[in-house]
Amino acid sequence: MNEKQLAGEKAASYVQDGMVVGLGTGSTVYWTILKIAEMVQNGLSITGVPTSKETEKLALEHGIPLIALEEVSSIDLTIDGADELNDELTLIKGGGGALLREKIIAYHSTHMIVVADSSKVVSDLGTFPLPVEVVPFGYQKTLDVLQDMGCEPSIRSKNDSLFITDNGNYIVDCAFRSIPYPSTLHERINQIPGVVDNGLFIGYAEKAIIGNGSTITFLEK
Ligand code: ABF
Repeated sequence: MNEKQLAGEKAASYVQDGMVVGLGTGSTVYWTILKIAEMVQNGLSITGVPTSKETEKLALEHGIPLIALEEVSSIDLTIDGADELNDELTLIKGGGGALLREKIIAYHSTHMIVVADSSKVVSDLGTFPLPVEVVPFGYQKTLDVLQDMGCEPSIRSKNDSLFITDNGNYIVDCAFRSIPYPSTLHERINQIPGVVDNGLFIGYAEKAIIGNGSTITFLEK
């Protein structure tokens, strides 16, 4: 079993009967979703809130009942992946382009568990370019301001077209190389008109389940 599968499946053991569960996006939480689907087939009663169209499709294909965020008072537990995380459980997310829905769902969750393989754990954030979701209007100008903040920005594309998020926006990947003050950077970026949100998740996750070789390690706050 690889590290992603180890971590992803372990996280499913935190899901209990009756919970509303935030279902993350990506190749690690994929394994969580499959495991939850198996548990549902065996009688577990949960309702999922998907963080992306991709996850919605996967969950429905595997028989997990879903509900819209608007229809729940809160989410008991969200399980999601990360592109980078440090030992304070500050995360960089958005490599898959789903950062905005992921953050909205994390915000409305009582608990959040992150699942990742060991390559995602870093002492200094920022080697992974920080994804920033921007509205299409005037995006070149927004990109210029991001560059002035000290990164090398690049507009994300897919199949020779600009990548469009589930919310109809673009993603600018910002190579900062190092992010020593995540909270300050988070605030500064989100103050730029045209920015919808960025991939820094600060203070959301309380536990990380990391696949490490053939074992699992935990990071907790
Ligand atoms: C999502 O999936 C994203 O925020 C992140 O980009 C990705 C995690 O990577 P992986 O596919 O390796 O789990 O959670």
